[in-house]
Amino acid sequence: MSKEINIGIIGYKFMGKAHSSAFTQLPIYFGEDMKVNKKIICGRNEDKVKRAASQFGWEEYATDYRELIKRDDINVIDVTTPSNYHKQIVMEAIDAGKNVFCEKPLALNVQDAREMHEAAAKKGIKHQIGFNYRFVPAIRLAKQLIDEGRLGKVYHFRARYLQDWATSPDFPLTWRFDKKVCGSGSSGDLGAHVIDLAHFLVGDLKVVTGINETFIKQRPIIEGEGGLSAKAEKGAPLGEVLIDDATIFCGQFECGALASFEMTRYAAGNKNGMGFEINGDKGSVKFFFERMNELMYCDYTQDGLTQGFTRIQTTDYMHSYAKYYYPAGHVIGYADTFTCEMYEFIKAIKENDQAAPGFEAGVKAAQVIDAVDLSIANRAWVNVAEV
Ligand code: SOE
Repeated sequence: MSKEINIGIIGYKFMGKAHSSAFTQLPIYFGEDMKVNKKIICGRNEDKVKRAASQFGWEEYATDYRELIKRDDINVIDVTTPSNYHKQIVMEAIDAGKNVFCEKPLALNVQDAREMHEAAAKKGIKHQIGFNYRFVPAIRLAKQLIDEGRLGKVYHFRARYLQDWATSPDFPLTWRFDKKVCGSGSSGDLGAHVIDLAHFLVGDLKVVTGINETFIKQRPIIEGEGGLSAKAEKGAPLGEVLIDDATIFCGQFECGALASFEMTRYAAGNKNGMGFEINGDKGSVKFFFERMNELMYCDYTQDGLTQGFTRIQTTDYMHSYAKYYYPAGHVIGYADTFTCEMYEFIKAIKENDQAAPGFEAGVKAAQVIDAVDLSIANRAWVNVAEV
């Protein structure tokens, strides 16, 4: 698996930091052969990207992403920008024959996502989308139990993704509230993750219908894009919020199971409250990200006396990725999910393979997000396959 991996990354904020850390950790946890070269990091603000290059351990920095794409030595482009730049950068990187990792959501709508996936497949480059929660060992155990038939026929999938950082009207109009930049609010930013987990764990959704709300219609304007800890000046002018603050939708899978999803940025006290529960005729699983090293499992075939949810700690050698980390009981964290996803991506490139989740997972998530939007606009049920 010798192939030299030379990476150019675009973006140095939340995901830029998470990916930089993952690339650094790769050989430490997954072996010498997984060492990658962090060649160049790109960001529009020269002072900030220069500092990020030094702090995150990148050899060089640039302020124009095209510099990374035109370099022959760079064979991987990693896109961690706000969503409105994804398509433009990814398409140029594919055209230049680069392997591409793109953060979620893949694009602002399903049409753009399809174009990106088709271009990647046609060019034959390796591609992956940043659905990092697929790499949580407890979630991979849930998938193993379902695939082994231990839950039997699945009847219900219910998921929620609860955050609270937008609850105050003082929180400024950052890029996550700008429809031109992010395409959608909670439904895309948070929904993309739990929709992808529904696809990963249960299967395709057939029909959906939803409702959403923008609770705070105007927010104080700030300079620049701003992140999850942005602050506005006192008395700043107000700007319109044009995206959903919270979205709730339900639906039915192709397999017949029923689904419910709730995403909000107004669930006071929930910092990153992602979780799901799956019920089948032989058992159930429950997962909560705040306790990400644990899976709750109920074996419904057990006799009533001892029947109930057991709390499985997924840190032992038989659990996904646990053997690359520490002895049983020494839990892993959010940052490690990025290292695990990058392990699969880089390994696939070295082995000339295509890992999951590729861009096709981004297309499927975008299709459901757009179907929910359509259902809200038309106050109707929508067949996902028709979007
Ligand atoms: C904000 O909602 C956010 O940073 C998402 O954009 C990430 O995908 C999620 O992992 C954490 O919350």
